[in-house]
Amino acid sequence: MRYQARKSIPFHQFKLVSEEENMNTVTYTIPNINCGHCVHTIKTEVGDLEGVKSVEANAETRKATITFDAPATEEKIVELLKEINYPPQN
Ligand SMILES: [Cu+2]
Repeated sequence: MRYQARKSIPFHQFKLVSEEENMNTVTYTIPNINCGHCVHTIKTEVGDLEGVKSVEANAETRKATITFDAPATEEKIVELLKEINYPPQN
């Protein structure tokens, strides 16, 4: 009976939950975001970084929100943003 109860929860659901628990979200103010092209560049470049799950960027608020887990780190994301000329504000 106990075995049956455990078996009723598919393994992939456990994995999904644990992956979400490890997820990090950061929001940066990036003064250089000023049009849709900037938004596209940031989404594409940061989105290509291994471990980045989602990138939202907004030309009006000049903010970018990035969700990520390993191997991506905040350090790597900030480094990349500087490289592509969209340095986050301190
Ligand atoms: Cu632009």
